[in-house]
Amino acid sequence: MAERLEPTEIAGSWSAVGLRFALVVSRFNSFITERLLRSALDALERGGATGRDVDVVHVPGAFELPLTAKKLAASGRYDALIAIGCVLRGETAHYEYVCAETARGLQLAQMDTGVPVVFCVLTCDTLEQAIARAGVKGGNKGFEAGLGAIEMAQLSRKLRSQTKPAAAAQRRRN
Ligand code: INI
Repeated sequence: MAERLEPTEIAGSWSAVGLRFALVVSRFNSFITERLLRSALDALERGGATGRDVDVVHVPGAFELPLTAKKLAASGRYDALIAIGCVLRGETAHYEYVCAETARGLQLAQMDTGVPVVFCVLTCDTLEQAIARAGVKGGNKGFEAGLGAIEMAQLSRKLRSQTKPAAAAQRRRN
């Protein structure tokens, strides 16, 4: 009988030591976003990141996150970014535009640059829902984002180093 196939797992680790991060934070709904920021920084610090390796940039609102994230990612100085915002549904369609364009812009920023951009933008109907996700009472999405940034930064480094030999082998075959 054929042996069970044992795949090679390529995974990111939880150590932030030696990695550089930038956090872009929206000032709109700062009561929420500053709490998300604190928890994200907590996760990075627990992973071993130091103050020298972490930069924080504030922008007016969620809509301004993508351009700033793209500029930071394109600088080549960071292993991963975290974009932090909080959009609350109002009476108008403004909410839909801000949510959709922020998500689309942040995805473009990471796809265009190859630098992971973790999406930590709360999109909620009410302030109570945002509070429940921002650690005022319990869980905090900022902490999850911090862990996600470490994992994606590590994974990206691994994929870079592991896919290089494959590219070289392909060139040799050609
Ligand atoms: N920006 C937010 O980050 N959250 C919101 O809830 C929000 N609302 O509701 O309007 C919001 N609007 C501002 C927007 O992000 C831009 O800063 C503004 O339109 C200027 O470009």
